[in-house]
Amino acid sequence: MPKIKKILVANRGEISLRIMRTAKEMNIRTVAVYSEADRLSPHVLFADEAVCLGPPPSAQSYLLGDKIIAACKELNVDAIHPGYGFLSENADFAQKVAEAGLLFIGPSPESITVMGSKLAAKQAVGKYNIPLVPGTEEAISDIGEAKARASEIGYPILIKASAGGGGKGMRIVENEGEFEEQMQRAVSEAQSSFGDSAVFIEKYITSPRHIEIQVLGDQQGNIVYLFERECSIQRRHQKVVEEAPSSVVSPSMRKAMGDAAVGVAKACGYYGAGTVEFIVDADLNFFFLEMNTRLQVEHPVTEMITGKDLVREQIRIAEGNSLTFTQEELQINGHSLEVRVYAEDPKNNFLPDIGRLQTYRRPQGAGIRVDDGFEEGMDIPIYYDPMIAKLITHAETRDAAIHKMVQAIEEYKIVGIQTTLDFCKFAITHEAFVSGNFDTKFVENHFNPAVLDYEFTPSELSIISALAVEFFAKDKPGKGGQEESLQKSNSAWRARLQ
Ligand code: MV4
Repeated sequence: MPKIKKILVANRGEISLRIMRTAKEMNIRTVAVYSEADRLSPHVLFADEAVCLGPPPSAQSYLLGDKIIAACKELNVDAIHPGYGFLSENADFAQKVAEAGLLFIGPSPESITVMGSKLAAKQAVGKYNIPLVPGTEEAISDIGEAKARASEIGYPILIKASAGGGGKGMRIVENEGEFEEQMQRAVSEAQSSFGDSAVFIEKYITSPRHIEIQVLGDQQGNIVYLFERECSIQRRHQKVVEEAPSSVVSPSMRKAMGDAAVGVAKACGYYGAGTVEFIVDADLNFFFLEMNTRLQVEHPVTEMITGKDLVREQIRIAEGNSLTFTQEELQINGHSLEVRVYAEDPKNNFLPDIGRLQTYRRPQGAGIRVDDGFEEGMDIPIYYDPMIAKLITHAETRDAAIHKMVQAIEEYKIVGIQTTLDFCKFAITHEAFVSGNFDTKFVENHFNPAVLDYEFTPSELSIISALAVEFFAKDKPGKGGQEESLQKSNSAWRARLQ
């Protein structure tokens, strides 16, 4: 069995660091790659060796597969970890890596190809009894036929591009009158965005929850699921808050979804770490949407509740080892939340905010994890995703994990750029989130920039409360009156905060 001695991480920022940390723990040497914009980034300084790929734009640096493979040969690298984004779901790259005699730390090129096409994925899972949203299983070729099928399904329906994903290339059709026009638009959009005009239709599930299952498979054909993550709190297909477990998934639903996810993985001969994405309707019916054939941004919440290091498992699987645990040995321990901290201004339509991290101090303490790729004094480059950090908490209960997250957000000091920290705090303290009664329309339904205008720190809030008590106490002397008015003033401020 090939033992990996040196890994090149074909990525940047927090995920590059996160992967290299595990590699070091496993006594594997690390090679970073970087663009000219990232020359002094922590991931470069952390690695044993580093290779400059070129100018800042991704197409001239992090997406240069051949240059990355050449660097591996030069430096005697055994394996490439692609992280997420960039080359991670590029089947041609995975194939070239293998042809160069290197290990790709991820699934086979064939699995990536099947799951990269929504239609091929639906067809592949056909014999595995996986619940699918009612719709067409083949590309639409005849508009009359498609219309007839849409009437059968019932409006609203959704037209999706087979090559799309993550929300790209979707069109809602409210009634038959709009059908032809929307279909033409969808087809031409699919062709121009993905170079593949194939589209299909599905019943539109109006306000779904997004719940995904983490799977791990080895090259011997064993597959396990590491439970669910709920990622319903998102804004324009960008996830904001993720958690594990989901507050709506019961043990029996968890098993049903887990079994379905394992079926999806089996259907494409999957090995490595993967995520099977479902939407869940208001009656808690779940439907398979797509499979992401990479390590996901939000993988830490699964690590926190299972105690497993997913990157370690990925590396072991790539070496050809069998899984070292069975489904029965996996357990959920406590609750974990993740918020994504972006360099964006929530008060200005989430415009990316670039600039220097003048002050950058991370929160600390038991059950708090920060996965980031910057240090104080650094500039956030404009060329890449504006995510600064992932802030993760783990506690015994959901309420405790939320409480810890509020505390961690308040302790996080970022000066010099606008961030989404306040927005994250708004989301996780909102009654709908706390009660568990939310769906993918949460931000649309509950957020407007004004809700961030009355933001006070806990100490400011206590001064305000104390002043309010003084004020009310004049009118209402006596015991109990003070406490009551303190509660009132607190809830009044709370009401304004929401
Ligand atoms: C849907 C849907 C409703 N009905 N499919 C968006 C991302 C892509 N993975 C699939 N998506 C959706 N597919 C049917 N038949 C609603 C969405 C959707 C969504 C899904 C998950 C998380 C957030 C979302 C936000 C808007 C729409």
